[in-house]
Amino acid sequence: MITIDHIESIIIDVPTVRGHVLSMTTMMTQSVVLLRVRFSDGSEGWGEGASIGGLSYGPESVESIKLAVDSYIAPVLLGRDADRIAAASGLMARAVKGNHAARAAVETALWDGLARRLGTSVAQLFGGCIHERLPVAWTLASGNSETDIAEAEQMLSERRHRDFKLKIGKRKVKDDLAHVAAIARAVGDRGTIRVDVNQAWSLTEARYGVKGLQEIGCVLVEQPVPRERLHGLRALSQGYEIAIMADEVLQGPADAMRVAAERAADVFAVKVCQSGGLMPAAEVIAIARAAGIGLYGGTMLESGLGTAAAVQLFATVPELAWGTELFGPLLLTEEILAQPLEYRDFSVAVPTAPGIGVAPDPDKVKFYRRDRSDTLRA
Ligand code: MUC
Ligand code: MG
Repeated sequence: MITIDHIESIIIDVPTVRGHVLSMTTMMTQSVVLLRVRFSDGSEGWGEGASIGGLSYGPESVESIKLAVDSYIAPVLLGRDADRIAAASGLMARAVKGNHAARAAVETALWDGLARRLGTSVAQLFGGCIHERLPVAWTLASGNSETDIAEAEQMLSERRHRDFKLKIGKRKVKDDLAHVAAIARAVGDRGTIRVDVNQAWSLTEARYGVKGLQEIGCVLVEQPVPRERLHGLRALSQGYEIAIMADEVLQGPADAMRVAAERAADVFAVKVCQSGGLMPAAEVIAIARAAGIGLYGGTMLESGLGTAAAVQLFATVPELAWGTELFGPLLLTEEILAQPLEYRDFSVAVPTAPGIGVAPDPDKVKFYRRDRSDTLRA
């Protein structure tokens, strides 16, 4: 039997290419937890746990992810059978409630390790690739309409992205509508415009906002109202033609079931970290497919490692009607992978090497790990 021998969690902080302005915070750095599992046969597996803007996006931060892994998950998994991922996930679920990103990081590393030992890809373990490449949207979130337009022009001319998600919800609704209209006008038929409100609107604001967005030609609105207000999400989905996408409300399969049963959204943004791992994310996908809800490959702005894991899963999904936003590594000033993911022609290639198909560059990890800068500062 091959056992789980060592679990290491490493917080890294990497500056972003520009300030990323969201309704609840502005990110200048993205912090993630890289997770390495060592197995008794000498093999290893990597995963990643990420959150956005400290604790301003959701219930987990990199510090809480590291604490959950080191103090509560590692003790129940060490010495266990490395190939029995379902059993390991069950143990994690019993020992740790919530903390989905922490569990996702460990679960992903177990899948990566198993696939590497078998000499195959994680996608193969989830049924095999249907797609060789996945379309990738970009988020325009500089906080300024002119800067966003210039950025969109650059992405279009480089053929890097043509679907744009605008982060709104920080300004007055009227000002946000003017901002979206200016960018939609500039992009025209060359791409699509979507928005993410990150829960910032009341239902009244959302009614006004969604109507305005629909008139502007925006095609989708993500999580306009707080995650607790399912009735609000439902009212918007049923009241307008424009697609309403669930994000923060989807913390795993049970939420997916609730949203689908209420028919409260037209599209699911599926995130590996938010779902609690690759298998729970696959379950969220299965619920959406059964309910006739559209799918979108979401991101928690993971680095290349977590992004590659998500690419492996989404490559196995027959129809991703809204594509993906798996651009996390491109928001960082530095690539932390030894071999970067390949982005071109508005899409990312599914890596074909064993496991999640990528591995971190040890020097980059050494440079960006938080405990190193703690040592330097001391
Ligand atoms: C979110 O709320 O979807 C995804 C892309 C981005 O820019 O932020 C995230 C988080
Ligand atoms: Mg979102």
